Amino acid sequence: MASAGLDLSKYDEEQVRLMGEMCILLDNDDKAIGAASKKECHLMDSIRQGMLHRAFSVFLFNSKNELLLQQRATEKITFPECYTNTCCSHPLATALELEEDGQLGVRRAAQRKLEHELGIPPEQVPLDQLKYLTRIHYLAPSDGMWGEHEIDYILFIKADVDLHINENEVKSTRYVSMDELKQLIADADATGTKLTPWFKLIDTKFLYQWWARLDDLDAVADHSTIHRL
Ligand code: DMA
Ligand code: MN
Repeated sequence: MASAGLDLSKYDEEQVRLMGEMCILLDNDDKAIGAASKKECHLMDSIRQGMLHRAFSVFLFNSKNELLLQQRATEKITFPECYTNTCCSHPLATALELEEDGQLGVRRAAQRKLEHELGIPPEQVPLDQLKYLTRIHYLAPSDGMWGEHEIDYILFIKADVDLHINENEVKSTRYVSMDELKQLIADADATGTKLTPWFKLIDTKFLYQWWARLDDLDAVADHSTIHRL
């Protein structure tokens, strides 16, 4: 195992604990083929050997069509302090979150993590209002040791929510308009603002065309393609 003997003592204790969660392993076509710890899945050694897991990315918009961004906590082991979309994580290898019918497992995981990271009550983000748009397959190193290699389910939701942030997960939050996000990204190098690689990929390829159709997302959803970025 790539992680045998790995010393995680320099990292935050709670984030190390969460590295024990079991993620869903996939083949290239998003077929579930097993399970491995979050730690195994995110080691570049495993990724170089082809290990791939299932993930989701939520983009939450308020009724003014502003997108909720989060800045990841300093405690995060991967991509600390980076600005990113509302909430990202992994469906776990449990019966409830492995459910593929209607992407129910991914939706359940999204609702669970919106509450865990941002304190959003589940009833404010009902499963059937999380709109599944498409899947993105990407690989991105974080530092030398850690990285991501995922098939990422993109979920959009329009909801006015109450926030109560978990400071072990999230350093700050902010709603942005389309123009404000474009400016934030354009200025990122100059201001020293770090962005997650998946957010940059989605921003460049898809975000604004989807954002422009928030009230008509069925028209832009593509459930059959796995976009390889
Ligand atoms: C992983 O996000 C998922 C994607 C799409 C990169 P994460 O590192 O925030 O996961 P977690 O919140 O479970 O640590
Ligand atoms: Mn991941």
